[in-house]
Amino acid sequence: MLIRKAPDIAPSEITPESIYRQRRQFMKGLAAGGALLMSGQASALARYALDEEQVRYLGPDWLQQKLRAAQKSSVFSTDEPLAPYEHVTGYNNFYEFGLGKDDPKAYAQNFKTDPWSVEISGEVHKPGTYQLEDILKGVDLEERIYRLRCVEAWSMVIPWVGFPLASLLKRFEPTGNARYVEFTTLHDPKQMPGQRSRFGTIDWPYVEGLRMDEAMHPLTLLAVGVYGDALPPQNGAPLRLVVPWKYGFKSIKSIVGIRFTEQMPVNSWQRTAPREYGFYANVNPSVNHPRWSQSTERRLPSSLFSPNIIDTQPFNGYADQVADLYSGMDLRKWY
Ligand SMILES: Nc1nc2c(c(=O)[nH]1)N[C@H]1C(S)=C(S)[C@@H](COP(=O)(O)O)O[C@H]1N2
Ligand SMILES: [Mo]
Repeated sequence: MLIRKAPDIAPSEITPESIYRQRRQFMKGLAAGGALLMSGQASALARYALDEEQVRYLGPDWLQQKLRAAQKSSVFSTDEPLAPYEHVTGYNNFYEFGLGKDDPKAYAQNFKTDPWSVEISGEVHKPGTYQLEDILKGVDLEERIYRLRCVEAWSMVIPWVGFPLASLLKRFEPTGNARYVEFTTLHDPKQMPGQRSRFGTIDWPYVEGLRMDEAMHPLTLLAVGVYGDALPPQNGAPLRLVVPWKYGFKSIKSIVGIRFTEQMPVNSWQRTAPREYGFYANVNPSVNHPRWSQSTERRLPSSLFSPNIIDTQPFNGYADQVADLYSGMDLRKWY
């Protein structure tokens, strides 16, 4: 077994248990002994090497095994350069843990993500509360490298590990009345300082939604990992949505509820500022945010001297795969 705590370290000395600080030496050894890592599975994901200062998030044993068996999806992956690990895991929007980009990493480290359950409800033949471990039984994980375009006009290229949302939704057998899917994030002010703040902008819990055909689209992913390991809490562990052709706020984190509905759900940002954020939130360079342009974006890493501003693509570059979903719709009206 490769990733093991040294037996002389009590679990209580490691907070939280799921985090492991990799030594550079260890990684070097790993690279040299690559065959060991693959344990006979030639096609498994190669592990990303991390710097000494970076923290690897391992998650529970059962998840580690699944992550190690993940395969890279070339069909669904971009070959653009990845955002550095410290950007993906250190520059986040997760208002439950604060409004600043470095708040989620600072305040989410003790967030408890195992055990975790998800309640399935609404227009569905198999409602119930399911343990995440059971949800993932029989599911093959894959790595998909997607662009993530935040509505704030920055973007990153991120190697997620997950599985298509469609495969999960089908297992619960939605009824003929199910036209939308609504997702809910955990509401737990004890663990989430942003939910205790009196200056809250959002009516907790955070809610998002998709039309059924969007939810069933093969690009729509449920992620449980990133950069080959488990999701860090700041990225929405243990289970988050990734909808790459929509603004980042649609990609709801730390999901505890999936509800099938007949009516279009009202998502958190739409409820908060309906003039600025709609239900669809498809990435669209020709419909500006009322307070800023959406025609370009800052591709991270970006700095004062090297801002790396690029043109924003319709549907974040996924138009050939998803534009059909919206044929005949006025995308200025349905922003
Ligand atoms: N529950 C919840 N989900 C959320 C958010 C949030 O504040 N709360 N922020 C969203 C926004 S605005 C973006 S851009 C992405 C950021 O995901 P990342 O931090 O993993 O890159 O998460 C989205 N999901
Ligand atoms: Mo965002």
